[in-house]
Amino acid sequence: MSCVNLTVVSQFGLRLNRLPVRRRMLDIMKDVNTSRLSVPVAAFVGLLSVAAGLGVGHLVAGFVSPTASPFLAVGGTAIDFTPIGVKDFAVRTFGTYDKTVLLLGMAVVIGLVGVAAGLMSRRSRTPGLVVILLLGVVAAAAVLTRPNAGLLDFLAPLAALIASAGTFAVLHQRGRASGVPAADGAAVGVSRRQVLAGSAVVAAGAAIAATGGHLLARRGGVEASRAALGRIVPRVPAPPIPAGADFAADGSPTFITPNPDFYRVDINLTLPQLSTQDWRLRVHGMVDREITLNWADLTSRTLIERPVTMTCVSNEVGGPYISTVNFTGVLVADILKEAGVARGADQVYTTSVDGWTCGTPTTTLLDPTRQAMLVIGMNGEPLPIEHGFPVRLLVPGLYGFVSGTKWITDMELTTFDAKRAYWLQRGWAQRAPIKTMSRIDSPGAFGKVGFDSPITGIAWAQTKGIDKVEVRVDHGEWLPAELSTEVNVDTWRMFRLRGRWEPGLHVAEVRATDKTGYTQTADRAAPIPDGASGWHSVRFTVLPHPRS
Ligand SMILES: Nc1nc2c(c(=O)[nH]1)N[C@H]1C(S)=C(S)[C@@H](COP(=O)(O)O)O[C@H]1N2
Ligand SMILES: [Mo]
Repeated sequence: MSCVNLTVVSQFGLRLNRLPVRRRMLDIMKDVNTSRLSVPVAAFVGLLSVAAGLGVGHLVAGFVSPTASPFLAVGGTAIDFTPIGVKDFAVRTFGTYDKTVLLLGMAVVIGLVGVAAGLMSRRSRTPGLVVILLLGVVAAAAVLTRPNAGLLDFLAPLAALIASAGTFAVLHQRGRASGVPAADGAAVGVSRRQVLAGSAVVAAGAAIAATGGHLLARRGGVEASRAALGRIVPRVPAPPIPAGADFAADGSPTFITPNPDFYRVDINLTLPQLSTQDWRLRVHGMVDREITLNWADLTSRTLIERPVTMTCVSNEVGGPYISTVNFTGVLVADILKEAGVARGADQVYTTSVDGWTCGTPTTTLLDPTRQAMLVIGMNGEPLPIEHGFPVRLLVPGLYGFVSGTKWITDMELTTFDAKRAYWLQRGWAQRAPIKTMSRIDSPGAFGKVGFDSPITGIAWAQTKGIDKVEVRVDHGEWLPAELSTEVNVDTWRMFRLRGRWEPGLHVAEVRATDKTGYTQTADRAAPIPDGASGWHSVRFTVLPHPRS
């Protein structure tokens, strides 16, 4: 059969479908060295091949371990290696969506590599296969260097590589065998329709595999382990929250943050899946007696409940990463005393099951007034998985990155000289007490309000307590705002300033004074290394007065 003959047949693409299968196979396999893939087909073949690899890798990871997913492992590695400035920028620009942005960006970059692999292979498939092999090596390296990578984890990148290379080889051959892409009009054998159908199958397969992997990764039974706990009932419940604890009706946050609204900040692309059954906490290092606690050991201790306001150091002035809940847990100081802290152990170095680390001053954890806790409950529920299920650390008065270890499994008594925690290695501070701060919540930025809308918001100075909040409008006099009922010095306090404003554009500013007498500085500082400073200000418009 001659090429010319095939070209003719291909002009009646539909008829080609009816060729006997054996003939079609022969056509596919026949030597088509003279043909070249067209640019769009080459790009498409490359793109689909990497998609197939990512999908299959994600699926296999669903069976093996969620962190074995080549896509997520590369993402996790990217997070760990991101230069500080970029990470800072990402958090500032995208807020809590930074992970979505990262994953989307990665998908685009990997897709482009796939496209390039395709374009390099218009004549021969070898360059494309080499690029895919390199991608496989990068994926395997990322997967195997993740903290706690298991031996079987290599199966996921291996499957990804096989799927990707296999797809590439088959689609490449089909593409070249089809008349459509033959730029020189030389080779024909498979219809455009067949190539498209094959591609659609690959694309759908990749999507299904990825979704399957996603669902499998969540099957870990951890949600069941959490549900089995029911409500968390403290031995010493928190006093009821007094009625005047917020000005929510006037636009402040509610005093207690509902669990689903609690801010979330961590470096995790996949949530650690740690059941109460598997959970252990090892307390070791510079101690008299090493202790290992399991879930029963921990929860048979006195469970106390306290409302505490947690804050993230990444907040810009006026930022959103602050929330308050009733935390239930066990006092850390008691456990440390049981282990017996050796002289000179100035750092408690905690590690999460996924390898994230955190350094907290030992004196802070031992301080009885601080009431640092190993937390198991939030607002009466077991910790949500994204907030550290089954156990996290909570230290009032310290930013989360030096105190809030989620999914905590290891507590080592050591020195600040000996060990440097995750964010310290990335340019953030070693010690980071929460700065006295305030934020205007209503009016919102560039909001439009009535002439008598109160100005409300929050102020916080954990461990010290808020003494006074002042607001000024249009750089006028500082006016003392009304304060909500204080719940305890470790929680936020709401403020409200009533007034009547002229129609038009205004600016409101706020500053808080804590009970040590310190008033928030006007000097603006960036979040890195130890927290932002400066007064929050909001521009807003007062609508024309209603005339009657
Ligand atoms: N294991 C782990 N714990 C972590 C983090 C993390 O990335 N991994 N982030 C910390 C930071 S920076 C903050 S502000 C708090 C946030 O806790 P949340 O997500 O429950 O609000 O958790 C801390 N604990
Ligand atoms: Mo944070």
